[in-house]
Amino acid sequence: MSDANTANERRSNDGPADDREPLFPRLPRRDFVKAGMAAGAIGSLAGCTSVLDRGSDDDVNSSRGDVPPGEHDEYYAFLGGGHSGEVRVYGLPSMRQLMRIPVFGRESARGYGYDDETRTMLEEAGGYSWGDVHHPRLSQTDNDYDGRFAYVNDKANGRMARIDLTYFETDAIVDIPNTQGVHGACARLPDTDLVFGVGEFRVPMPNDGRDLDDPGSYTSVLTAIDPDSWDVAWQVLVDGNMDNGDGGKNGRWFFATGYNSEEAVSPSEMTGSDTDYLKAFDTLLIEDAVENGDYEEIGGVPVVDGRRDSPLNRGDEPIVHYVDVSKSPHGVSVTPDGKYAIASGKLDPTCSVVDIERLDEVDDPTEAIVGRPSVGNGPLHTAYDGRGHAYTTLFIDSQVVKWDIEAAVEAEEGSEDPVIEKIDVHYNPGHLIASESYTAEPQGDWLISLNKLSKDRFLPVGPMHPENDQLIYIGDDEEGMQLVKDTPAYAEPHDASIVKADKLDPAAVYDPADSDAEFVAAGEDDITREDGRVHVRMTSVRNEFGYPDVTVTEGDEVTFTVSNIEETSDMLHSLAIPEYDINIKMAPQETSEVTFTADRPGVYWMYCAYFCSALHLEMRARLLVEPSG
Ligand code: K7E
Ligand code: CUA
Repeated sequence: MSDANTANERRSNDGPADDREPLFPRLPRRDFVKAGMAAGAIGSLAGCTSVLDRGSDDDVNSSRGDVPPGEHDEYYAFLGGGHSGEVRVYGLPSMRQLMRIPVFGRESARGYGYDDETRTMLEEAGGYSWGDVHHPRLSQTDNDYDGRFAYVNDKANGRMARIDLTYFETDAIVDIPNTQGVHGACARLPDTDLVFGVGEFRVPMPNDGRDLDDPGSYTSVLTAIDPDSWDVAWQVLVDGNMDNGDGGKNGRWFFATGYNSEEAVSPSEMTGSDTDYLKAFDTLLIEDAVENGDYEEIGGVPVVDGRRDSPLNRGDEPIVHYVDVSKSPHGVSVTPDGKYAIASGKLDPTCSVVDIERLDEVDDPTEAIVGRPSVGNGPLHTAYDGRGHAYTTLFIDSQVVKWDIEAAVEAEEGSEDPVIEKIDVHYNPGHLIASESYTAEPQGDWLISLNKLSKDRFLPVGPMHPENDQLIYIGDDEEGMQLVKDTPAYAEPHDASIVKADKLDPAAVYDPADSDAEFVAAGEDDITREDGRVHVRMTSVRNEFGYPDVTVTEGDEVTFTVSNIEETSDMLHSLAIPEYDINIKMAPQETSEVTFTADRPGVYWMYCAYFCSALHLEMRARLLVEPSG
């Protein structure tokens, strides 16, 4: 087992000296040295780890977690792909990447953003070519995963997307008004009856050129989305910006951390104050306010005023409780029993344990903080094993710390006593996630530490390094945490959700009834022409398209509706028309559609890009575009 103190001592002197203002003025000398290091490390992401400082191999157990060839994993893990704009699906514990789900950017192998339906969806969601996916959360019923949907944020362009877990495809995106940058994503539980997007960047509202240089009047909002219609239900305007969020378990509370209570626009000013807010939203009272017309309609949605001086926050039933927590808190997560919301200090070595029931009882919301253990440097995110332990990433120390939640409530503020053990990770972890940690009953066996830097852990591949997702076994409290696997990852996983595989029921083939486009059955191929519009309805099957040639006239608007009439699973075809920048995919029983203007005369080979049989190369047809006039 790793010795926490040894690891701390070893790290205390290897950071760059920094003569800026101390970030943790309340700390004793030893922590103060690390605090100086923290400022440098947060600013430059450098110097907090060195190649020589790799942690003992005692904590490594690479024999666990083997999944032999041909056998299935016990869990799915859904990882946000960061600014690649996608979600990745891993199997756990193998850490094999099973699938990628494009969300905010086009992806040719899936035809995502190429066929009419997904191209229109991306256009209507603002037409941006990329997004920044941090937080994949899964739908729950009665505080347990129901296998229906995943929800993700777009930090870049202020959007939220829904992924249908029957088909593992993005099926809805909403471009949220009145906000720029939606960071935290999560839901109201137990039954996911609202999905939340947590606004980060503060901007003028409306952002139409007013108040450019008046940051004090910028605002940020919490957005609630209807999970079925995927429309915005309401927003709440708050003071300061927000960061991460998590829902309480009993259908009422929602929590969001925030840095920058200073409402500044430069990093040095944003970290001026010793505390920032954890905001506790009473969503039932907010719904009452919407019902009673206590809102202003801005950008087409009801916006409720939840700022500190709002009339709705006077009296003993405020809609938003502003809880003072340690400097610039980052992650917040609600414990599986729904008792506490735990916020991580980021620029402070403590986590704040908020007793949720006490929020109703105290005059000063800060009195609802019932524990503040000192867990290490740069605490970012916390996950749970269901046995009363919390696991927090320490970005600056490059460790995961395991600590006891009730012991932290018992202990004095700033005590290190609740800490049980620490394990070195490689390096600088952001999120971590334990199996089913976001439900009422975490499985308590596996944990992934999503490390931002891999440095020397893999073969060098040029200046851009992979990230490192490390699998850690947490199922044995006696033996302690054991590092099982390193997994290189393309930029850049943030958060993840891990769900038991048997809670999902993915489709093996499409149900034609789920598609907007009309299925073309065998023998139903046809071409209709009317006023410069050509509609080709055709089948695809090993090894041919419904028509070997399709002739149109230059300038025609052409629509291809193509059904894959295979009934065998895993037998995909595509229709690629390269010089018209088209590649649409058809999984078995799926129908895809693409519309384009045939504006260049000539012969264009259309081909199937999926290697579907020995005659796959022959699966092609000609598009003949006759010159007009
Ligand atoms: Cu910590 Cu966007 Cu959840 Cu990244 S956030 S790490
Ligand atoms: Cu169909 Cu290759």
